Amino acid sequence: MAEKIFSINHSDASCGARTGTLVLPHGTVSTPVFMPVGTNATVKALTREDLAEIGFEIILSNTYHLYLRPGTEVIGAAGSLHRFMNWDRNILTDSGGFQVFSLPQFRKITDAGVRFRSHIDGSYHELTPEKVVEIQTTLNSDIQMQLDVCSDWGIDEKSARKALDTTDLWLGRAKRAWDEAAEKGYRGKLFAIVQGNFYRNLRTRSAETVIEADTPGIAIGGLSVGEPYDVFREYLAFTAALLPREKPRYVMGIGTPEYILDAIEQGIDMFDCVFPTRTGRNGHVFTRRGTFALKKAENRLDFGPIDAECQCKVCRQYSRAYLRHLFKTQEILCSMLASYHNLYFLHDLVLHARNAIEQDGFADFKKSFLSRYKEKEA
Ligand code: PRF
Ligand code: ZN
Repeated sequence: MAEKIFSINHSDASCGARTGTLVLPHGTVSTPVFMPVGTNATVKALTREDLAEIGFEIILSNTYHLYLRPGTEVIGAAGSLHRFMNWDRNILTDSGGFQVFSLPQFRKITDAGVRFRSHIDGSYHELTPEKVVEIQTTLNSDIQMQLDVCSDWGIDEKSARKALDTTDLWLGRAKRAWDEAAEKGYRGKLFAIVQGNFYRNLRTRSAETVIEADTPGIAIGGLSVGEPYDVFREYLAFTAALLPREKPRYVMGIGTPEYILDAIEQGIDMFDCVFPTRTGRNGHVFTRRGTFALKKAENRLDFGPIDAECQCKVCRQYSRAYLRHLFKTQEILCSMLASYHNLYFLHDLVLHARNAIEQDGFADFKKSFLSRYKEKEA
């Protein structure tokens, strides 16, 4: 039996949503939880104080990027990724299974692993399931992900099956490598990933393999890869229903309010995305009445906050007119403030979702949040 790291605090009577607690080496994490993405050992444009102040208990980073730069040797010499970036709460690292496949450069998948060229200097590298466990162990990741093959939306069943065969094979090898690391004292947890593209039979088979491997947590991969929203929702619900209730469930790479609320409703506990920080840097901000572009002309003389109900330090101190000016003059502060507000907004959304679940009111909460969110500002 896998070590139990998750307990359910309350299951909502109105839908599949639940609140829970994850117990990890760098502290406990309340769920549902949104994890901000810190690809290069930094959540872009935010300090570690900002992240702690908002209240994040876990952030995500990327094996692929850290392996290439600064390299495992540097982070290993620092002691861990936590020490290197001075973040003493939890870190989940993705395996590279997605990042390698999102890069346009050369890559070749065999049963052994994936060969690819660095996006930085074109040098050749190979990642294997064992090597990826070893790197994440050196980072001292609190949660590490298996190496997987994330296949594209729209591929035929034969190609999807082949990608899944490889993912399944790699899970067994990742598990053995992780067991060995644990015997040597590593305390981080391994999560397996359900793939299978948009074929129900393959998703079912993948879920069976993953359940059999009995890792401490389970991720759903291969969603939000370009499919229409209805297809996302269908496969999210279908896959979530295949998974054991008592394990933490993580949907990889989703970060808009609509997707997050759908996931929570299906009993998903964890999610991450670059979306809030990336759109923030592009001058787009979340509000309770939808997103808007800071540059829009109506903001020129608007001395009110981004969102009148938001309690964040940006909304309490700065106006839309000022932020519009910062955006137009391409000031660094604009990225900092917009990223901070967007992360605060999503964190706050998840806090409200947790409260609603505790009162068996998540379905109503979701409905009323989305009806306002979709009104959109003029
Ligand atoms: N696998 C991994 N990381 C991911 C994904 C996946 O399928 C996705 C898909 N949305 C995002 N990040 N390893
Ligand atoms: Zn705000």
